[in-house]
Amino acid sequence: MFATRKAFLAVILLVLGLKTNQVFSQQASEAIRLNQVGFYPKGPKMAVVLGDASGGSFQLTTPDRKKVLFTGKLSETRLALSGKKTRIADFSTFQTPGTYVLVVPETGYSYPFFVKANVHRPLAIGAIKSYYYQRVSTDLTPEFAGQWSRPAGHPDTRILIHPSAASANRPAGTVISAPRGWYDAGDYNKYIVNSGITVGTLLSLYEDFPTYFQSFTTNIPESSNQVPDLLDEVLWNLRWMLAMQDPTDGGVYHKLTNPSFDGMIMPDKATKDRYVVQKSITATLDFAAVMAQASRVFGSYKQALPGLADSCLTAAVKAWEWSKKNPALFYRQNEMNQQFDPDVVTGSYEDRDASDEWIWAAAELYATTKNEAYYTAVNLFPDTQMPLPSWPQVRLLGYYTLARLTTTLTPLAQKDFPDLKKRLVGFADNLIQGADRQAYQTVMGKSASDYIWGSSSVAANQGIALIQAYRLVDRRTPNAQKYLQSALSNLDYLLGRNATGYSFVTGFGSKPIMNPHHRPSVADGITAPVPGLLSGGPNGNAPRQDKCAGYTATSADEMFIDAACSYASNEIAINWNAPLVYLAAALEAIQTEAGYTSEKK
Ligand code: 9MR
Repeated sequence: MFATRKAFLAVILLVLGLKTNQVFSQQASEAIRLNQVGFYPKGPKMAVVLGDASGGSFQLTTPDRKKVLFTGKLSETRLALSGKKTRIADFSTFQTPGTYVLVVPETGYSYPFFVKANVHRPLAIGAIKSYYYQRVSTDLTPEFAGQWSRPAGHPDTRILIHPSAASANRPAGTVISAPRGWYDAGDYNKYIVNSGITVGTLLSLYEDFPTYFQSFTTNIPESSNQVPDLLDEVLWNLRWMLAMQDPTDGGVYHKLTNPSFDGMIMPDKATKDRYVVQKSITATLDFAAVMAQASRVFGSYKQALPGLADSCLTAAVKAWEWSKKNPALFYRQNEMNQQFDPDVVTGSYEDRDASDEWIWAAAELYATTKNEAYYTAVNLFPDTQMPLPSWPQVRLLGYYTLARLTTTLTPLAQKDFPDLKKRLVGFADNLIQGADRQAYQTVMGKSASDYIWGSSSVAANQGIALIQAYRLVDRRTPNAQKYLQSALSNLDYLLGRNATGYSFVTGFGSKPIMNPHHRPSVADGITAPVPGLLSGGPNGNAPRQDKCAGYTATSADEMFIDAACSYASNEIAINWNAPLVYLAAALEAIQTEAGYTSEKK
């Protein structure tokens, strides 16, 4: 009699005097934005409600919305970049562990979320595990990769010296072997500059929280050895990096790449010739920094990894010496292509200023060797600027190291420490300034210029800068708490408290991105993308850059689509995932001393 079940129900409801949307809206409201994973019991807890929410109140309920456990008042109305109105629901005082939803009577209800200790541990594990899925030259077996198991791609044992990279000992066409490493991003190439900041960030995480990583396992083939899994993962890429140095002169090839990007195919189907191209000053200095740091870190694992720490230091010093002789050898892809064949059109990671790479390399070499010649070779503090780390800007990585290790350094560096500390703390103060009044109440997005290609890494790197400040100040002061809360606000941003409503991490949250620009995720025929990957995130210029159809946003904070063609807003990359790993793992490591939970992990 009734055409559909829905029509039948509508009539019944009419009889009962109910509106259909009261029954049919069994879906969480897109207008409530929050960290879709959850919160620490005694940590800050916030949601953002879009629109007027004129009643001005909200509730926390059980997931079935039957039992109200907490009632609160929404903040005053704020304006997002788009002009949309938001109000903040702050329920930090609610501390009982459990699973809840947040209800705003006029708006709807949120996705369910946890309040519990160690709430971000699975994310920290997942985010580092994503590097296992990015491994080159090895089978991913079901034991470690589950449904994302796949055959090895790119043995990389027959790599050609590109004419741009030819030297007396290695003329063009010479074959070298440079296996392993991680795929850079959604593409299958391997770039030293980007590997540099990635490995530097992960090693810094280890140096900042060594104890935490003794019991942190990610189910990788090396999990049963004597080395923490985080370091085993780093080692997969480090061994590749070592093979990118010309043993004759110490210079480091800028990248190992196909001439052009592969199609959206699985790695084992991508079998084009690969080359190493010209050596560059930025790649070589980043390499020197990373190897010096690795030598320090792996120096504690001499028994398990004999010779490694020494080899890293030798490689770092050789790279430094090459750099002194070749300071002007920048990578210029277009110029290279005018001179040499085949043309190479993959990621260029071009950077016209190596002053920050010099600072980072000098700081790491000095911190490892204590040889003051490195400290004085470069003007480490050329000005008072504190640029947020990104692949072309690595100055702060050097500063973090000098601050972290200050007590082990010579008096020469120690005398600069008070100033350095002031700058790092001042940088954090600038980051938090005004964040409390933002539409999403996050540090991320205070400025529209935060929404660049890879903006998620801006959020995560701001979080690291705040944690660095937290580590430098007296932890009992209100400021220390403020730095941590603000770092957490940016993790909340990444997991859903943002203008797009997505969790930017695959596999985490109720509305995670599903279609990253990531070749294996597109080509493997599995609905769920490879987990633990961080999407680049909103990018004001994305429509112009990737020309993917479907952008409708008018403001930078919303300029994002969850589509595989959107490589300027929805690609993934190793240098974006690393600060996410840092942020999630550091907060986990700190949660007890921060008073966010009384449970120990
Ligand atoms: O992260 C890089 C971003 O800062 C640049 O604006 C962009 C365009 O040059 O390239 C990004 O890096 C890409 C690299 O060139 C190739 N692999 C994928 C990287 C992420 O999109």
